[in-house]
Amino acid sequence: MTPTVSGQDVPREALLRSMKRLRRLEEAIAERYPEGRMRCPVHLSIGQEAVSAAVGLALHPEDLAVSGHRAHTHYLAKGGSMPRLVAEIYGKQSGCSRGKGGSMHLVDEAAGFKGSTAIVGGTIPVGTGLGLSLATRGSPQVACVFFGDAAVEEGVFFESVNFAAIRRLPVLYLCENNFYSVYSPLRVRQPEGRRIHEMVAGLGLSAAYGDGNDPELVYQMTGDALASIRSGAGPVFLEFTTYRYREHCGPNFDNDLGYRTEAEFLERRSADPVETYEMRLLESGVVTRESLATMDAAIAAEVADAFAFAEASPFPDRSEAFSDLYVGEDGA
Ligand SMILES: Cc1ncc(C[n+]2csc(CCOP(=O)(O)OP(=O)(O)O)c2C)c(N)n1
Repeated sequence: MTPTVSGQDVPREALLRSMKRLRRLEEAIAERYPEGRMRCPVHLSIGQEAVSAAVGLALHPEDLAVSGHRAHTHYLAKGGSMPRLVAEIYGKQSGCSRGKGGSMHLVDEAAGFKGSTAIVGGTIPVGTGLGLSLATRGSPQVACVFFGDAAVEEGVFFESVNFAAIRRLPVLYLCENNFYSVYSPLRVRQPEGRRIHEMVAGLGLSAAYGDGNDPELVYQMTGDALASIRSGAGPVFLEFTTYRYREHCGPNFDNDLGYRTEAEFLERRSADPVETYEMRLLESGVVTRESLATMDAAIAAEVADAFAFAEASPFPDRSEAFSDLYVGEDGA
């Protein structure tokens, strides 16, 4: 399927605000991580904000979503709570998973965020199951599954997508292709010439591809996909190219390791989605320097408040250590 970009209205200012909010929060996590009070690994999406922001705005609040290890921005953009996200990373009881999950295990029923896991591809069947549940109940909701380019290398991806295609389930499979799986580029993992969305189209569902640095394109393609899914046409796979700036896991830059070149990084960094879109909206008069200053100040205050909330919150009580666990019938 070639991208069909409909003429739907694009909430330009909201897209920029969301991208800036995601960027600012994750920059703050990176800055404060060395303080040692966030005691879990963090996988930052700095550089990848356009996809999260646009998909988050295109989804309806009632829609459901699941994600993987790089989930902060998916959760927030889906309507999650910034204070509860930061508190979760701090391991505090006020966190969205009550401080038991940390950065990679975010759950928030109120936001329709049904969970994220560290196992690559682990939530692809979960999101597919959500779609089955929605279809069985005749619900108009859609289940969105966020994952990276490496997750399509898992067997469970093919089983899940095949099942969703055959049952015409209301699932949006959203692949953020940032070209790397930790330190392994796509070229050492997948055959030369493969285009992920073309391979997936071969499984019998609608699949399209777009530039994940362009939030308006992502918003429109996602909106079209959701409309198609809600019409009963079955699942859609969308692949957006994007790029992470920081190391795979942690707050630092790691280009010195040699798995990608500094020249490649600088080229991608020069097409930064947040800065490029801000300039585009300034030039077209959608925002002004003054309105941007107000937006930036509000976001900075929100981020500062979220950290203050997390720091002031208590840790979970010891007595809760064994609650909310799955146990077998014999208690084992
Ligand atoms: C089943 C499984 N295999 C390997 C790992 C180790 N691992 C963690 S993240 C990751 C790379 C994931 O890459 P991708 O899915 O493209 O997402 P990205 O990190 O690029 O956002 C790997 C291999 C894991 N967590 N789970």
